[in-house]
Amino acid sequence: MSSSSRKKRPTWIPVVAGVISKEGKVLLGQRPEGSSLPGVWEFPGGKIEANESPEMALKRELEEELGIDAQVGPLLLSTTHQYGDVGIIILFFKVDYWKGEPRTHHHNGLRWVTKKEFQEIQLPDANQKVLPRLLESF
Ligand code: DGT
Repeated sequence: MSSSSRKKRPTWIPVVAGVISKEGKVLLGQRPEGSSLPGVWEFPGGKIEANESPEMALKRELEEELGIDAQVGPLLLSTTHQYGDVGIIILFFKVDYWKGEPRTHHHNGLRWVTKKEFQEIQLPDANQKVLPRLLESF
């Protein structure tokens, strides 16, 4: 393969995200300035690091970002999305149980969102095609 054709192929990054739900609402965090997609509301989570299982990565991210000790539940669904020369493979896990109160250690803000409120919230494009299935899951 020539280097020019190799350049067009995206690097695929594995990402985990938690669907943290309570009483019909789900917790979203607003991505900070200086990150990719600033201001967009995301399911808390992040990139899987070397030598981590997806579940370990999500537990670590939720501790770092929200300060909670989460019990990572079942894998709900996964999807792929390509942004320019980066592709993400994102795994969404259900999180129903945790210790501690979620706080903003990383996000601009946190918000418990009802299904209805999702209509007016800006989510990453990567979440759009699986949104109906995510909404059914809590
Ligand atoms: P950056 O700014 O490229 O260094 O990325 P980080 O470290 O701020 O981003 P991180 O670790 O949260 O990686 C997650 C990637 O997945 C990021 O490119 C945004 C993308 N993404 C798409 N949908 C979601 C979502 O619902 N939750 C999270 N956490 N990330 C999402």
